[in-house]
Amino acid sequence: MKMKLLYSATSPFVRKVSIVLIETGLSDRVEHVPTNPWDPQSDLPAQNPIGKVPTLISAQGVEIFDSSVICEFLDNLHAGPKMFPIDAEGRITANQFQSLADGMMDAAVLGFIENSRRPKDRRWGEWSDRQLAAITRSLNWLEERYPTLNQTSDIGTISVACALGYLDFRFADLEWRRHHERLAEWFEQFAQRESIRATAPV
Ligand SMILES: N[C@@H](CCC(=O)N[C@@H](CS)C(=O)NCC(=O)O)C(=O)O
Repeated sequence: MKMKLLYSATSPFVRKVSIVLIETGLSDRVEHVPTNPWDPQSDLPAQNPIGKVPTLISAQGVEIFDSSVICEFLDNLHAGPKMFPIDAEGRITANQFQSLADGMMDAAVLGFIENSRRPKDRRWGEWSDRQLAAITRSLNWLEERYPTLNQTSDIGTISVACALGYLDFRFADLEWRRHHERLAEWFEQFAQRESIRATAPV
């Protein structure tokens, strides 16, 4: 039986899982099930009490969330190069980049929701500014660590690519490349990978 990935097309967290599926050659083992987490009729909460995508149903019917746990689960299912490095130091570095990128995506998604889904008269400017400040600090953090960010695909580099891709998709006005030139150079090269190109949000 195939695994099932409950997904929505524009989620940067889903993109992370989709990239890992491509990089590990597991795509054919997964059926993609479109899911709108905002639909009150959705049965997503029955699979994942947090009610978020991505949620993976394993071939044995076990529900797995969130994106980091799904990616680690998938990494145990293939014999190719590991997305979660085996050596302790490499693993910590990759997980640290993943954590940072997940935090950026959380902030960006919250900021986007505040300015799109919330009724105009109830929007909270300070809240949006707070999310933007977290994103800016994270971009600065990444720019400083540019030498550690290589072109090898692992859970760290993939997550950072998803975060930057989401900024391009939802926060183009931010023009993050203007003050983060080395990070922009890194992303330009990394984004040439087939897995990144094939999963770009539209
Ligand atoms: N920590 C979660 C975050 C997932 C997440 O925020 N998903 C969003 C879509 S981008 C969602 O489903 N939101 C629905 C909601 O907040 O109710 C992960 O890594 O999977």
